[in-house]
Amino acid sequence: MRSSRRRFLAGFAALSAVPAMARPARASQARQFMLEPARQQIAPDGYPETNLWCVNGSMPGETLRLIQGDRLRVEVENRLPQPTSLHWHGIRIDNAMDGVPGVTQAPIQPGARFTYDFALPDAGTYWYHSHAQSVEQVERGLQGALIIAEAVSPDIDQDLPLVIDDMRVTAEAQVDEAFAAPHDLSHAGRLGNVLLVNGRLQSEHSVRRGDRLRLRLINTANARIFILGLQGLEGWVMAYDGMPLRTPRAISDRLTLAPAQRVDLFVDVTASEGEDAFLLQFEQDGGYEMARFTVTSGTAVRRDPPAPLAPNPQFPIDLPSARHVDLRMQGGAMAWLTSAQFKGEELEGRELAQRGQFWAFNGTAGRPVDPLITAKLGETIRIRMFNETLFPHAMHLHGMHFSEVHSDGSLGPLRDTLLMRRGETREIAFQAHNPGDWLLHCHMLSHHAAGMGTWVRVLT
Ligand SMILES: [Cu+2]
Repeated sequence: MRSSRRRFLAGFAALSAVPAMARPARASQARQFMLEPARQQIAPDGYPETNLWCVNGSMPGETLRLIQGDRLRVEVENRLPQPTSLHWHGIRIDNAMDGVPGVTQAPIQPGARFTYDFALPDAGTYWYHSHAQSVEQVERGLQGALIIAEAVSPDIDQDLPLVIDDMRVTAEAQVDEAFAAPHDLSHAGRLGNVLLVNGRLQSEHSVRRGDRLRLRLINTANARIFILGLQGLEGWVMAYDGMPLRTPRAISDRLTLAPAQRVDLFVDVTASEGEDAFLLQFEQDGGYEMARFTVTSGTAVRRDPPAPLAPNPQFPIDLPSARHVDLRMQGGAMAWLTSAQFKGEELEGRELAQRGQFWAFNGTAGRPVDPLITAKLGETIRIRMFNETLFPHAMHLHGMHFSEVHSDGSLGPLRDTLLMRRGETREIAFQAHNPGDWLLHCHMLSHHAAGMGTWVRVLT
């Protein structure tokens, strides 16, 4: 397995170190978030700093660490030149706090403030990001990790959130401002030319042989699907999208992390003292270093399977009583829309393209006037999704987690974002336990901007 030094896809080569993360600590439940332009050294030394839009001066923004059952109150002040909002991804949140402009709140205008205040019912790995003009604002830096600790801490030695992102920058190391490039909108989305972990080109961590690490991987990229692997680390998948697996799953192969997805790993450091261990990212030509773990002397490797994480509150899915709805995912390059509804008008493909719309759900580009389905509180909903496009999509439901319904009728693990490969048909089910209007959209942000969004209404 080959691992090269962390690289700058555009050809940069120099490196910078990342400070070790602190152990989790009891967080205060009140935070002030200043959203404003800031500069950060993204490119190697010798290149200029990159102009970003940051939460409290850094990209990613402050890692929020709270404890399950806490309330979080965040006072946001917008000092950016655009209206904005923050979405608390994966939190089963009060609908009014979901951060979707035009659906759950008015956008936070430049110079204005908005206070988010909500309960944190679930432990796990979540994140926050702008949900306004997100194809631009998330790329410019409005994103951060939201870590909700279990009431009883699991037996681990280090807890390391790794925010994995890519960014497209110019030769001057500035964010490429072609956010609405038709090729990105209509193909695989905006892919970056720098790969970042916790906002830096290089991610280095000091560990001891035999340590058990909790790695919290969060894909905050606009559109990149990361294929990840480990070297010198062995362990288990503990949770997807914040939700614990009933039985930890031994990691035997590569891990796929679609945009917005998270995975919690418990891994034992099996590399020897003096060696390095790696989180690797695979491309067609081999594995590349994403994070490096320098190994010092330690103890024997444990290898004993960890106890599962305590389950979060359950909202059982009742398949026999479920109501069904179909979602046909349409359009994109090489399967071009011939026509679709857009803002109440039936438009031809060329007219849609002129409006930056290339994708549709059930014949409608952009958020339709009527929800995909209106659910009674507590009802189980099944959505069968047909990916009739020639691209993968990362389908995200706000406000509630779902399970995939497998062809044998069994339910997969709870998730909030599902990767749909080209041509696939897959079905999800969830209990409509959280009242309000919830988006269901592709989390490839260029795709969402170009038409891939609908919504679900849950009645009180
Ligand atoms: Cu998509």
